[in-house]
Amino acid sequence: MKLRRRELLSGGLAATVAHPAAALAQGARAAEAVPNSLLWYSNPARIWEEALPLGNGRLGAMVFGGIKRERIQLNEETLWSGGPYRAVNPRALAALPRVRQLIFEGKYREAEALAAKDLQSEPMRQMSYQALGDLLIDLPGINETSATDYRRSLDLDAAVATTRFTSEGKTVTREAFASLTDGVLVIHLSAGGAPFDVAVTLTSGQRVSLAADSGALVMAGWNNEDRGIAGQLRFEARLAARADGGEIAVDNGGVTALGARSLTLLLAAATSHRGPNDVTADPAERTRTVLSAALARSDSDLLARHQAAHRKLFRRVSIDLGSSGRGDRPTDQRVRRNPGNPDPALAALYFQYGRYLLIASSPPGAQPANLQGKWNDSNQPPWGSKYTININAEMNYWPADSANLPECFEPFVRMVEELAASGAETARKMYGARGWVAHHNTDLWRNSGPADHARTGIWPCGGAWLACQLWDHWDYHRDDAYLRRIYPVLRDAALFFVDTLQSEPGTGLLVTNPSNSPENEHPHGSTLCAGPAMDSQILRDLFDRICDAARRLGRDSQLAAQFAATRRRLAPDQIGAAGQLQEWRADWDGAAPDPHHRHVSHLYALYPGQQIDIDATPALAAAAKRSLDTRGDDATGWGLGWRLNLWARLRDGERANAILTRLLSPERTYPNLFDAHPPFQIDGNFGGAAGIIEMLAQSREERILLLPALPRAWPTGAIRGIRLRGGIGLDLSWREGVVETATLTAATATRRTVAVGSVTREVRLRGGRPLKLAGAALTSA
Ligand code: FUC
Repeated sequence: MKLRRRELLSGGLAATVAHPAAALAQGARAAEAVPNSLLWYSNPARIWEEALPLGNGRLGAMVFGGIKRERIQLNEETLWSGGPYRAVNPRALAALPRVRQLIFEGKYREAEALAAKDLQSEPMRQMSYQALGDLLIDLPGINETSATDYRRSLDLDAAVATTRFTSEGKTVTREAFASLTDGVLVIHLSAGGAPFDVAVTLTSGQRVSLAADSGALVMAGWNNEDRGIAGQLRFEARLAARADGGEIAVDNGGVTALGARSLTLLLAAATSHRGPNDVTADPAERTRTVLSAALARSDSDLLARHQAAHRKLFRRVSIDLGSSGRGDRPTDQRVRRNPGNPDPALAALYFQYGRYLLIASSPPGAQPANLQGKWNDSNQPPWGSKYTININAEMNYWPADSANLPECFEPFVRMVEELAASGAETARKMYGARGWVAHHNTDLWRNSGPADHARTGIWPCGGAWLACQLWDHWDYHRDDAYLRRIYPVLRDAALFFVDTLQSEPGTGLLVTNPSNSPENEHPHGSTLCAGPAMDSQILRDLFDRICDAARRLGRDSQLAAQFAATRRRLAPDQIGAAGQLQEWRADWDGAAPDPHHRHVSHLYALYPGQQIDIDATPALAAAAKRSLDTRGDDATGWGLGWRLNLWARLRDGERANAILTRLLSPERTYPNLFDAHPPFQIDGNFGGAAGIIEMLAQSREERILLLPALPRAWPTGAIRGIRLRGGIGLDLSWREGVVETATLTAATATRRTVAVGSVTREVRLRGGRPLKLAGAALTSA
């Protein structure tokens, strides 16, 4: 790229910076002292799955760490295809009785054909998450081949990505972070005090134009049309540079700096999205406002503010699972070596990485983490990089409370509230029902209809599962203001099923119809069925939760009685001929065409649900174990994440660790530790993080289990700062497989039963006063 000198800046954007490099380096040094928080590599990323993710919810950035050319791939979380739209199929209401009848008559293929024609959403597909573009930083004075001492890293505690190498005697350093507090992506470059030249530009696969505007480089464009839904979003990325020394110029080809001793790039991005039905914001005004506020702060101030906000969340939890002595190796090598020789410190790093990714993709005020969190380089990403709500979006939020990041759950609550609004229209127009419904997928526009295919889309329990998860968040904190907030969402989710559950011929039990046991084909050549086990399990939870909430809040007593009566008529879990937990109403499991199917939907009741438990329902727990054994240990990334949590709930530490080791193998974990479905899907990262906690501590109603599934591979270790249900914090350490100390801190006075293996102890917790239990008291009766 040719260097440009036009539009030379003086003052303003080219402000002099006081020792920013020193501040950044200090941040990085301090952070490396925090164990299990560093990913590092000895070469630049060659593929996207080697690049390192930064994020502040709104922005996602993948840092490649190139030598002569740095590529930072960019995302803005509201840049999706299409615009506000409706997907209601006007024929659905009339076709529904016939589909139901065909299913009850066992004519599943016919039902599926009719459903595909008349029950599916129109358009059938939802909108996709898009890539914003790339920030390219060229160093024309660098000789690519002669660079030495290369290292790039992502410090999870500092939330900074650093690239460093030596070229012709100069140490070039680039540090980047996505500011959680000031909204911008910040990249700082230096060459050990020596002056250097840089050329920076923005590119995109979207329809964009580049222009210089008030000293900044602006890339502006419109999003793509999709499936007949016109692109209705405007977006903009705005890049400013400031240097210590030298000259900066901006024109419509990019930003050029000559002879700078250090350079800071600040990038803001926004779209016109305000909400699922409103795209009237002005992205130029948004980026101008964010950028000028950020420019008013020094580099060191920006970094300090960002790190304080990040560390407030990140440092709540520490983990030590022991060491294999490989902690100083590059992270990609550790993943490669893990299958043959599992590295407990890599599991600990993976756990902290899950927490980092949740902070970076889902801080309060953001959109929730989608199938790829916020990181996507394609305009046609796998599965649209949407919100798949028959497992994936829920899994993303499994660690939010237990791993002590409850703030990061807020975007999920908002999404469910918005989905409930769209879902009320879908319920009314497609089912003739009150309340709200959502199926197996949703997108930025909160489409709640049955999308994609009849086989997957005709599943009415997506909204119900989300509602149950909102209650779970309550259960960790038991905060009545939050319960009041979610109450209408839960109540209306339940109301939909009062109006749509069907009486099963022959038994009179209430079942969903039409539905499917997420994505699993049964022996009759379809997935469509009535009353799959998962649906009844979710609905038992939903009715229980809403009745409990109504009682606590003193509301809707008559309606609650109706909910309780409906709940009593739901089809129960059943144990099949092979001793397994039946996935469907009939004992079809043994003949299902894909016995190793990735979904384990009927085990919802074991995890994340709590209906099945080794102590409370031993026969069902044994049946669930049988089903899990038959499904086998291999699965997609998220399939492993779910199996890990299930084996932890079955208190089998060896099996859980075998699954975790499989997850942390190159087949299921990319060099940058992103989960490989494959392709990349972030749910496995979050399911894995949740599963590691589940192995170490579980809470169920008023009972706490310590080390329920500790594997022999982690004989000595500690985890501090995790959360249990009922507003309780836990610090736990163990030695030679035995609890050393457990410190419980409850927000308000309460009682608990603490169990370690078969030994249980009743404890009384005083509000705010830690109770420290020594291991001896917990290991002998
Ligand atoms: C569900 C899963 C797939 C994939 C997709 C995003 O359809 O069955 O494995 O994760 O969601």
